[in-house]
Parts: sequence; C-alpha cells; structure tokens
Amino acid sequence: MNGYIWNMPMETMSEEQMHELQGERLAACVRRLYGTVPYYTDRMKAAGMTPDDVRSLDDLARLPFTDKDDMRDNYPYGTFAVPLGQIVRIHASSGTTGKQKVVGYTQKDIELWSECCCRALAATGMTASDILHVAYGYGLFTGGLGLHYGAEKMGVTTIPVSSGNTKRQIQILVDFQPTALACTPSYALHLADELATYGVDKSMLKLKVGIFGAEPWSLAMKQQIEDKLNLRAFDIYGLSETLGPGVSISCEAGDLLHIQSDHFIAEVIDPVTGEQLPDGVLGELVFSSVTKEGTPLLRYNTHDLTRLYHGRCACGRTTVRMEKVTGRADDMLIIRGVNVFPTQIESVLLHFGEVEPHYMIYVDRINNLDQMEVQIEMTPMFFSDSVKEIEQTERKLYQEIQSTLGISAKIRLVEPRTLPRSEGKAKRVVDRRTY
Ligand code: DLL
Repeated sequence: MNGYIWNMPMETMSEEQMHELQGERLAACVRRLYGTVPYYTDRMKAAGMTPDDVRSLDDLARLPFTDKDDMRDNYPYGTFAVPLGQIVRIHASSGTTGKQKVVGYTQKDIELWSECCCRALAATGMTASDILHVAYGYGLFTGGLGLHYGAEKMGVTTIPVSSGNTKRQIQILVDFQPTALACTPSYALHLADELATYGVDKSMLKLKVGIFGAEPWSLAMKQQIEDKLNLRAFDIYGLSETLGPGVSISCEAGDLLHIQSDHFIAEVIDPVTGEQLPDGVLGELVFSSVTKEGTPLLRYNTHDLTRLYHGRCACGRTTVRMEKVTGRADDMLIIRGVNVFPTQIESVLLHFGEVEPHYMIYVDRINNLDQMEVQIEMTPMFFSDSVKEIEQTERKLYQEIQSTLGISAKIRLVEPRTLPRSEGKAKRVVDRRTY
C-alpha cells in the first residue's frame, strides 16, 4: 500500500502560512478560554497577560504552561470550555493521584478527531477498500473509539473487536481477513506469537498495515512485528488530553511522526528552564490544542521526551515531525497499553490492614506481554498467620488491583523488613523490559 495525503491544503502548507494560521488559531483560542475557564483566566492574570497580548505565534512562549496537575485540580469538568450540554462524549485516562484526566468532546471535536485519524490512516496507505481490525480497548480509553470513527469516516470496513481474548482475535484475523490491524505494539507481538498455538500461519492472514501506538516501542520491535505478521507497521501517537490517537503518525518515508500542525501547536522545551528548544534537541513535548472546543489546552506539557523537525518530508508533507517517543519524564508505567502510576497501586495496597507501606513493583516482558509483580511486606502480626491466610490475602489484593486499575499483577507478600529502604526518594519500580 502506498501512503497518500488526505488533506492536501493543511498537510502541505508552507511554513510561513502554517505559522500565520497557528497564530490566528492560538489568539482565537485564548480569547475563547479567557473568562470562560477560571483556571486559565487566573493563570493568565497571574502572568500579567490579557487576550490582547496574544496576537501571533510569536506570543506563544509568553503563555504559562499547564499540565496534568491542572486536569487533576479541576477534576472532573473544570477544564471544559463549553457548557456540558454541548459535550457529546467524555473520555478519561489515569492521573497520578488516582483521579482521572477527564476530557470532553463537542460534536465538532469528534469530527476534528475523525479528520485527524483519516489523515493518519491515509499516511499508511489505507483506503475505503480496506478492512480494519481494531483491537484497542473501547471505553474511556481513547484508542478504540478514536480510530473507529476515523476509519468509518474514510469508509473503511471497521471491526470493533476491542482488546483481550486472544483466541477470538486470531479467529477474526483468519475468518474476516482484515487488511489492517490497530492495537498496542506489545499486543501485536503477542498476537503474532500466539498464531502458532492456534495452528495459524501468517500466510493465512491478509494484513498489510499495522497502526500501533499508545506505548513506547523501539524500532527493533517494529522490525519484529513486521516480520512476524508480514505487514508494514506505522507508529501512531496521541494522548487523551489533546485528543487521543491521531495527533501524529509516521509515514512511508521514515520513522518520524507527522503532527497535525494546524490543530496541535507543538513545542519541545527544556524540562528545567522551560525554554523552547531548537529542532533536533531532546526535551519535553508541549501541545496547544487550539481548535478543540470541549477541552482546549494551552501549552500542555505531556512530559513525553522527543525531538522536533521542521521542513518538507520526502512524502510531501510539510507538517512538523516528532521523533518516536521512547520514554517520558515522569514515572508513569504503561502495562499492556494501560497507564498506571505506582501511587495508584500503593493506594489499592494500603487499603488492606495486613500489609505495610513498603512495596516494590517489578515489570518484565515475558513472551512479549508485560507482566507486573508487586511485592509487599506483611505486618509482623500477619506474618505469623498461616500460609493459607497469606495466600488468601494475595488473592484479594490481586482481585482489587485488577478491578480498580484494570491490570493484573502477581502479588507476593514478603517477610517484614526484607524490601530495600531508601534514604532519599524511594525507588519502587524496577522496569526490566527492554524496548
Ligand atoms: O494512549 C492515546 C492513543 C491510543 C495513542 C491509541 C495511540 C494509539 P493516553 O492513554 O492518554 O492516550 O496515553 C498517552 O501514552 O503521553 C505517551 O506517553 C504514550 N503514548 C501514546 N502513543 C505513543 C506512541 C493514548 N506512539 C500517553 N509511542 C502519551 C510512545 C506513546 N508513547
């Protein structure tokens, strides 16, 4: 399949025109937010700014940063810029304190999202003749529904399989003969590895394209997936706060990802000074989602680490490109595509009286699937109890983590005072996955 450009005017605009368009959209967004969303209004006042101070893209760097704490502090609807009556969809993703980051979409936002996903699918070469198997989760997570609406807008035959149940996924891959697969890269590898278990050879599949993202993955992993599933893999990036999947996508010309620059103004900043960094320098990725109506964000720091590149790509697009995101500055873990913070695990664990607040989280990738083990110390009193009771508590903790966080983790209750202590910041996570 050969990639093509879905929205020629927007994706191939000159740098000067894009600069001007982004400036106009930024100024309009600031006017919309000021006086409507209290935390933006307060933040701008504190910076001594009014909407009149933002007239072009050159004024962007004067605006204050925002980040996930603002989403948390204004939970659930305080970041919304329109009345709830105009919101047609809500998505959410995990936040550091266990509170979700809640995002609202107007009908126009859903259309904008579908447009961005169409651009992404076109970059992979997909057309209305394709059949897309969507194995991202459908629900509050943006992966499933986001790509689903984009694919339908393009006219693609869309199969909303959602995540889980590998046996059924493989049966659908064989029987329905999809030409494209969308899921996390780790799940794609797992699917590939499980084919043999069900007596399926890759030659029995029709897959040509993979749309993989939602978690970091290396180019080595990309190669493995391409070989095992006999398809061409593309990297799709996004985050719930700015939209979901479709903020950027790699193209046939290389492994950099094209950002939909007319909707998302990207900056890479120095994490310490907050200064904008030039092309090719690693820093934290910051977005202003200037055309969104429901939850527009200004200078939102994703803490994802990447580099930006301006200039025309061999594919013909002129939109700014970002390097593959291989890590983020903060401590979020992504286990099988689900975001989870150590503090969330901690709060589940500490609801149980029998354990101490001393725990460790070990993450491995076994047979291409993320596995998490949580070790936690028992209280000295509980330690003297029978093995049966200890196993029962392990089971209860397992179920609690599964139902609260949506992930499964092996639980091991260990003897009191056996886990490492720290004099400074506690290091609770040992991530042994190699990407
Ligand atoms: O993961 C949206 C998405 C769904 C993207 C499906 C692609 C495909 P969140 O759950 O809010 O949204 O998680 C966003 O996941 O800040 C990155 O740290 C990470 N992430 C997303 N895509 C990629 C990628 C969705 N392609 C967070 N490569 C982001 C590396 C990614 N990391």
